[in-house]
Amino acid sequence: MTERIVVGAALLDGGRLLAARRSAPEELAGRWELPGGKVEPGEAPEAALVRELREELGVDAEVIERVPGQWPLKPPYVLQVWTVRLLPGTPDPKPLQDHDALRWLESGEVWDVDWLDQDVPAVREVAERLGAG
Ligand code: 9L3
Ligand code: MG
Repeated sequence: MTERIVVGAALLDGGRLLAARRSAPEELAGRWELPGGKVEPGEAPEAALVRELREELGVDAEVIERVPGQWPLKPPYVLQVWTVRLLPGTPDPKPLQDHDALRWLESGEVWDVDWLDQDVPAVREVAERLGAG
């Protein structure tokens, strides 16, 4: 089966990382993730990430760089992560769909939320790069 990419955002602001709590589907609800979603056919991953952040959080964001690595999700999906920053003048994220809480985590708080199992290795990679591993 052809691999399908799910993009996730390591959304950074002043050394803090944004965590989003899923409200659906039921088996993932209540767990925290790097926000994002599925890349559409023919869509560039970076464009998908900007689209997903606008849809899910109502923010405009700029993709900075890929976090090395790729992590398995439910086949055929794999998770790829980019560091992202809010564009200047963007209001604080307001959850619009898929999430029911957001938290900006200081570097010492990265492991304070119950991340989805599948996001843990990606968050570890992000945290190490932030010096917060
Ligand atoms: N997923 C896992 N970790 C993430 C994201 C954004 C997504 N950080 C998983 C959850 C779903 C699938 O990928 O099973 C598609 O995500 P979405 O389109 O429901 O956000
Ligand atoms: Mg999503």
